[in-house]
This record gives sequence, C-alpha cells and structure tokens, in this order.
Amino acid sequence: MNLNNVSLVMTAGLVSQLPGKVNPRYPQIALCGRSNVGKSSLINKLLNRKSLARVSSEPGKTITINYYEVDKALYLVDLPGYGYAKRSFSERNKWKALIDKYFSLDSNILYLQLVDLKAGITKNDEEMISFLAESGLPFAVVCTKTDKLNKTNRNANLEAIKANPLIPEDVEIIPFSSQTGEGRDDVWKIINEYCDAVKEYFREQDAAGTTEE
Ligand SMILES: Nc1nc2c(ncn2[C@@H]2O[C@H](COP(=O)(O)OP(=O)(O)OP(=O)(O)O)[C@@H](O)[C@H]2O)c(=O)[nH]1
Ligand SMILES: [Mg+2]
Repeated sequence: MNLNNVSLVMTAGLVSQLPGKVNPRYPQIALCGRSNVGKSSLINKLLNRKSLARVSSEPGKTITINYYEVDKALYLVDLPGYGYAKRSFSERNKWKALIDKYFSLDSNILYLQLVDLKAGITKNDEEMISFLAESGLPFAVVCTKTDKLNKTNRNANLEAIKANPLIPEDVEIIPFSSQTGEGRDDVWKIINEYCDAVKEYFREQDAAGTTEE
C-alpha cells in the first residue's frame, strides 16, 4: 500500500451528500466510537501523518463523515463520535440521521469500534457493539490510548473488555496507541485481510458475469 497516495476525497455533513461519489468497489473501513476516543488520531497513525485527519481539542465539534482514499484501494471513513454531553438536541438529531444513513448504505464496510482502554466500555459503546453484532456486520474492537495505563491496569482493563458478553467470540480485540504506534500493524493486518476478501468477492462476481453471457 502506497501511503503517500492519500487524500480526503469527501466530507459529508448532510444526509443528501451520501453515498456521494465514492467508488463502490473500494472497501470502506469505518471508525466508530465516542467523541475523543481517538478515531482521527488512529487514522493519522495508520497513514503516518501528523495531522491529515483533524484531531480535536474540543471533542465532537464537527458532525461530518470524512472519507480518506488510500492508494486507489480503500477508504478510511472517520465517523462523527457519539456521547458528547454538550451536544444540542438538533446536533444529536443530525448525528443520528447521518449515522443511520451511513449504516444503510450498500457498501462493503468493515467497522473498527474504538473503545478507550482506560474508560472501558461505556453504555453508548455497548449500544453500538450490540448493533454491530446483531446486524452481523464485520467488525473489530480497538482499545485506544494504551500508553496512558500501567501494565497492571492495562491487563485488567483488557481482560474486562475481552470478557464483555456483547462482543462475539470471533471478534478481534486489539490494543492500540497512536502515541507509541502499538497495534498499528495489527490494525493494518485486519484491514488488508478485509480488502483481500472484498477483492475476491468482486473477482468471483465478475467471473460469474462472464460465464453467463
Ligand atoms: N495519550 C494518548 N492520547 C491520545 C491517543 N489517541 C488520541 N489521543 C488524544 O485524545 C484526544 C482526542 O483524539 P481524536 O483523535 O481527536 O479523537 P476522535 O475520536 O477523533 O474525536 P471526535 O472527532 O471528537 O469524535 C486528542 O487530544 C488526542 O491527542 C493515544 O493513543 N494516546
Ligand atoms: Mg475526530
């Protein structure tokens, strides 16, 4: 993957802007999680950039869905965070409308559910995880900000997350830090595996299309 070939190709702040002009063959890797959990920082770390994705000092500021195209192969999709207490009623509605629309798109999407390792799984996280699991969507759990914890707390909190009954057995749980780079390779491995699977799916579809003609 050529990480020099990356750009922000779409910012959607309105439902009417989705799905927009995205290539339907490119897999999408969607970052979900509460405000401030580290979604934008993870994107920057994956792409070896300092500030491509805007890292907010004030969480939950902008309610937009940002698509980063990577090497004409995939999109990293920065979803707006949830659980921001100071958000107004109309902003919450805007968030919900955008997210509902995104989840209804007929795209190939792998969800990366981010959870703050220090805070653990919140009520809002549980809602999101239940939704992903019950909908049968492919996802992995990424536990962020591991650098903030000592070894004992880190292990205890990781075990607690692994023991959460809402997370299906086969869902991978990855410790991650955008400060130290821990987990970066593991996240890329999951992304690459998913992209290979999508490529294979289209290859089979194309082959089937040819024989029918
Ligand atoms: N120590 C530490 N801080 C982090 C890490 N990841 C993110 N942060 C900090 O956490 C804050 C929020 O990070 P963002 O990446 O903006 O979080 P976000 O999930 O994109 O937040 P919203 O865009 O508001 O939804 C920033 O101050 C980051 O510097 C990490 O791995 N370690
Ligand atoms: Mg962000």
